[in-house]
Amino acid sequence: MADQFILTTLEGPVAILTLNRPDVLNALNIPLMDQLIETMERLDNDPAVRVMVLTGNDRAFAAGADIKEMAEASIVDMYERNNLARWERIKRVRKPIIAAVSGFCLGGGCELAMHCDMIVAAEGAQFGQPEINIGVIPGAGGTQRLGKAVGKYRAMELILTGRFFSAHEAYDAGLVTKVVPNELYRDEAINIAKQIGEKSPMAVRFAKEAVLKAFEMPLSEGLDFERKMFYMLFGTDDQKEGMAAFIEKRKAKYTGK
Ligand code: DAK
Repeated sequence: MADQFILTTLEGPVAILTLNRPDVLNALNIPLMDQLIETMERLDNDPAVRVMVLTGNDRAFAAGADIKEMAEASIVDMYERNNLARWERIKRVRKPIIAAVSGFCLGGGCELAMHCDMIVAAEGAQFGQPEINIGVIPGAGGTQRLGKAVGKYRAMELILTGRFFSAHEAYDAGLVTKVVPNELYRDEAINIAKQIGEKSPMAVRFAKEAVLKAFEMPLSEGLDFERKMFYMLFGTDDQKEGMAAFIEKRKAKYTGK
C-alpha cells in the first residue's frame, strides 16, 4: 500500500487534513501533493463537509518542497513535473481552508499556508521563504502572495534574506489571522471552522470567492462581482431561512440549498 501522506478526520462539518511526513518535517514531495489535492477535491465535493483545516504536527507544518526530490532536476524535468498545475488545483477549492500552523512553515510550506484562507499559528511557529539560501526563489506564489499580505517592503526583505520570522511578526505584518499558545493552534483552527460550518454553505463559498477576487481584479470589477453574488444568494433556501430566523428570533438551520 502507498504511504499515507495525508491523514483525514472529521469533526462534524469540519474535515481535518494532516500532512504526514514527520521524518522530513513534512517536506512536500509530489506523492504528498497529489494525495493532498485528491483529498481536498474529494472533500470539496462532499456535502457533509463545510470547512477544511489543514495542519501538520507540532514541529512542522511543512519545511518546504522536498529539496532532495528537485536537487538534481533539469529545467526540462521541472517543466515536465508541471507542479504549478497541482497548486492551481488547490487554488480552485471552493470551501474555506484554515491552516493550523505549528513549528516550521517554510518555503513551499509557507506558500501552502498562503493558499489557505486563514492562518492560525502557534506562538512558537516560524515562517520563512528561505529559497534564496539554496539558490532559487519562491515558486508557488510566494513572491506574489507574501507581498500582497505584508506589503512590498517587508516581503522584499524576507524573500531576499530568507530569514525566518516568528508567528507574532507574521501576525503584526498581516500574514497570520491569529496567534495562540502552542498547545491550542489546532483547537482554535477547528473552533473557527466550526463557527463557519454553522453558516449557509452557499453564502460561505460565495464570500470566499468574492474576497479572493479582490486580489485579482480591479476594484470596480470586484464590486460588480460582489453585487452579482449577493443577488444570486436570493435564489437559495438558506437566504429565506436566515432572514426568517432573524425575524422569528430563532437560530437559523441551513441546509445548503
Ligand atoms: N526537503 C527535504 N528534506 C527536508 C526539508 C526539505 N525542504 N526540510 C527538512 N528536511 C529533512 C532534513 O533533510 C532531515 O532529514 P534527515 O537528514 O534526517 O534524513 C529532516 O528533515 C530534519 O531536518 P533537520 O535535521 O534539518 O532539522 P533541523 O531542526 O536541524 O532544521 C530546518 C530544521 C527547517 C531549519 C531545516 O531542516 C531546513 O532549513 N530545511 C529546509 C528549509 C527550506 O529551505 N525550505 C525551502 C525549500 S524550497 C514550486 C512549488 C513549490 C516550490 C518551488 C516550486 N512550483 C509549483 C514550481 C517550493 C520550494 C521550496 O520550498
